[in-house]
Amino acid sequence: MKYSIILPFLATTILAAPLEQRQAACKVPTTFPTTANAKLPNPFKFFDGTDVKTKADFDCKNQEVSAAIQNQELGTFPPKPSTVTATLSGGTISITASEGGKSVSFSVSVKTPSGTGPFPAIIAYGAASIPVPAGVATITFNNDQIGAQQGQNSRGQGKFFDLYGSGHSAGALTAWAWGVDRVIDALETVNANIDPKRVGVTGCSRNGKGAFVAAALVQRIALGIPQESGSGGAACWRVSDSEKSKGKNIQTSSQIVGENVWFSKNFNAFSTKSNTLATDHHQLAGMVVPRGLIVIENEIDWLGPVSTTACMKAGRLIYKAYGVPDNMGFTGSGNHNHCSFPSNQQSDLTAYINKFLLGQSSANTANIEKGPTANVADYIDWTAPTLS
Ligand code: MCU
Repeated sequence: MKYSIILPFLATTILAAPLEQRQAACKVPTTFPTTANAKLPNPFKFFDGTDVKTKADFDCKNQEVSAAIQNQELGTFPPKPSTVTATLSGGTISITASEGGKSVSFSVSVKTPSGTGPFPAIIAYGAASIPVPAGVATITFNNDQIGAQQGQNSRGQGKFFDLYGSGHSAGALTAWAWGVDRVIDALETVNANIDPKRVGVTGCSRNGKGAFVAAALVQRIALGIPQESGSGGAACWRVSDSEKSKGKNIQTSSQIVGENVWFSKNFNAFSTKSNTLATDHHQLAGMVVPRGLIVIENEIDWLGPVSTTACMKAGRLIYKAYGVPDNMGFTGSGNHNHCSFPSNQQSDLTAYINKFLLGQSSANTANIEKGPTANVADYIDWTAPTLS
């Protein structure tokens, strides 16, 4: 009797607490499983085998997922540097980050709509290859300057590595996410007429992998909009390997580590045995929970349409378990050039931007699951609970 009164009260209090407080008591491991598992790892079991039953458990699970994916794939994502300063001049925000006696500076350009703000914004890697609607600012972010992506010889080059050292474990995707994190620091301090709580991030192809990883690592991003990210983004390594074994011309972990420096050097050890990774990319989507995520894909073999579809279906199972099924969708469509946004994906993108950036809570983002036939049950051996 006593408990039936106290427990709901406790549960409500814990769940009402901000994410940082709910995660405060998490035990985050420093070593991670490398047991072979051909199926996508169970997002509802801690590495020590205990079940993830509540949303607070899941928030802790996300901390161990983040630690594992940094350890095995991405490299270390550093916390905020000791000093970050920013100034605004015209349409340019200049940012300086300092740590350990070293400083680096970079700038982003900002295009705000006319009218009264503050406005939401989309940070675009390189240049946006989605239509950014009126009412949303565009922040153009030169990710290559933060972490170079010019093949193997560019490992450890860029502003991030000038600050943290060329031997830092981060791959380029992580370095870019760090840059995005600093852009949000800047938006919180300069008056650029942008609301830092309504910021999305986008990029296409290699930069789509980057936008996905930024949405996962940078908790202040309100909406992730990775476009045609394929392998290393919306695809799951294990499903891509399975597709490759069926004869598809698809990018896999074994190819990607040789092509460029998007991932940490740590990932090389897994390149031919992705089935030993502690996580897979359905959990990259899970790291964005409960924030907004709309995954845009194409049907080009190299991107792995079956892999991205199955993987993101598994991602949606995670969102659903957390009680926010309408906060993630994926829209895949074929017959258009790589990174040229087709009109048949417009309504899905618009709904997500309206809801997560323009504050239209009634925008219909429900059940957006578009892509080729892919049976997620073929790749998982777990069922999703309803997290309490
Ligand atoms: C889909 O993103 C990449 C792909 O991973 C690479 O293998 C290929 O070389 O380039 C794609 C890309 O970034 O195209 C612009």
